[in-house]
This record gives sequence, C-alpha cells and structure tokens, in this order.
Amino acid sequence: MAAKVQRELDQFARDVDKGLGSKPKHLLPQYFYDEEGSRLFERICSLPEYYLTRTEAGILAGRSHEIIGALGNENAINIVELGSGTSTKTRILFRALLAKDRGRLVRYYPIDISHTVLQDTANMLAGDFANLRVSEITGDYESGLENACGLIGEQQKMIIFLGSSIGNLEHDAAVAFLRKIRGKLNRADALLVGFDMEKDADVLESAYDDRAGVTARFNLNILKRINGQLEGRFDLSSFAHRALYNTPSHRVEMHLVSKKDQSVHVGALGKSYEFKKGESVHTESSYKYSVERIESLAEKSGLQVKKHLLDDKKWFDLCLLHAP
Ligand code: AVJ
Repeated sequence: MAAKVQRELDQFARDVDKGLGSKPKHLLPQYFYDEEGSRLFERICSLPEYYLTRTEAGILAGRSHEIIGALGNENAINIVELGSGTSTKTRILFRALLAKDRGRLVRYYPIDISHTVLQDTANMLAGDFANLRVSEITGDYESGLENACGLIGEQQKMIIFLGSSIGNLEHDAAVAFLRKIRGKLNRADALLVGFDMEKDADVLESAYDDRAGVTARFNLNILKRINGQLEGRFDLSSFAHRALYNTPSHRVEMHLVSKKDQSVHVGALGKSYEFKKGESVHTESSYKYSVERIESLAEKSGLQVKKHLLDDKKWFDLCLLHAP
C-alpha cells in the first residue's frame, strides 16, 4: 500500500510540473478528488445551480422501465458502474430492478478509485437491498472493467457511466474510452451513459460558478492539495475561480486566474512557477453534447444508440447504447 501511495504521489508531482510548466498552464481535473475535493463535489451535486445530478436522477426515476427493458427478463442481472462514488443515483435503478419481480437478483460491480468510499457504500447497499450482491472493485476504469468482466463471464450485463463524467474527456479520448467498453460488450449487453447537453451559456456558467461559492472552493482545492501533498506555497486568496462556456468548443472551462504577478514555490518539485497577473491555469473542461454529436461519437466507437432518454427541457441525455 505504501508503495502505491508513493507512486500516486510521484505521478501527481509529474503532472503538476508538466501542467504548470506548459503554456497555457493547466492542471488535470482528476486531482480535484482528494477527501476534501470529493466532499465538495458531493455538495456541488445538490446546489440549486447544478442541475445535472437532479436532472439525471429524474430521468432514472421516470424512465427506469425503459432502461430495465434493455436487459430482457433474466433473473440475475449484472450492473457494472464506472466511477460509482456513493452510488446515490444507482439506488434508483436498484429500487426499480428489485421491485418488479421478487426473486430477482442483482449483482453490482461498483468501480471507483476511492477505496474507503467504495467500502462504506458497498456495506450500506448490502444492508438496504436484500437481493443485491455487491462486489466492489477498487481501481481505475480500465483495470476495474477488466476485473468486473472477468467475474461476470458470459452472463448478460449493463455497464453504466453516469453524471456526465464522459464530459471530462476530449473527443479522441472519449472515442478511445467507449471503444474499450465496446470491446467488453456482448450482443445482449447494454451501456448507459449520461451526457450533459448544450444549452444557454448563462445556465451552464452558473452551474459551474454557484452563488454559494462551493465550485470556487472545489476548483481552488487543487492548489490546496498541491500545498498539502507537494509542499506548495500557493496563497489561495491570490487566485480567482472562473467558469466560462466556450461555445465553438462545446465545453465549459474552469480556470484559476492569478490576481497578481507572483512566483510560487513547490517544495517537492524543488522549483518555483511564475504567474502573470490575469494569467490562467486551465483546470477542467466539461464537454456538452447534442443528439447528433452523441450519435457520431457512438458510431466512431463501434456503438449504436438504442434510445435517448432526455428530460423535458432536453438538458440531459441518459443514453442507452449497445454493440450492434
Ligand atoms: C464530475 C466531471 C461530471 O464536469 O460537471 C462539477 C465536475 N466540476 N463542477 C462536471 C464538476 C465543477 C463534473 N463531472
């Protein structure tokens, strides 16, 4: 375990050095999620401006019969979830799956990098649903998927990837990722992916710049993490949170903008980084989709859309796919 922690820390150090040494500067969004970052993200999910979680949960609740319908009538069902976190939304699916006919069994394979969250969640789920068997898998998406599919073998399964997590991926990375999943899907299997849709810039920008300032703290937390884990000397009050919708690129961008000319030392890297007043560090891109762009992405990945499950405002698409 200690060796693994060290490896992860070394990787973090390398990525920070690479990002802050680039022009324009950037940091990778995966590093938002230390313990505090994960807590802040949970709070973001229930903010009034952050419509994504609520909207996706609404689709899951209202259209669960259509989702379940993609699975046929097997009496044991396998659900693999990539990046399961606290599995809050997935509970909606379990309620629907387990209510329909008694006697049905659901085998759940939640995959997440956070071992403790996964462990706690698995225990709670097993206590709450009698016919749910949980096999939690700690790891990244790729190794987790490999493990889960090894356990499931040839039985029918549904792979789910919720919350617009796919939005963090650049186009080519999204294709590569979906192709990997495609390689694990048999004929009867299904894939469920949550896509956030393009909409008015002000709705999008407030979702990533809430009035209570939680998203600002979430964004700044990456600097706090560099301070804590890499002996950084960032003064958080001298950076400003900024969210903007880049319309031609179909993405919301989050930045940390330096409020002054400054030089910041990072002890673990043994060097300092220069920031000009107004210079920004790009910390996250959240891609927004249209039905057409989802279908083109699916096609390039060897997948086919079975059904678009959109809310009334067409703000979010919980897309059912399969391998043709
Ligand atoms: C977890 C990547 C889906 O992009 O909406 C929320 C992360 N960043 N507020 C998103 C996030 C700022 C979130 N994803």
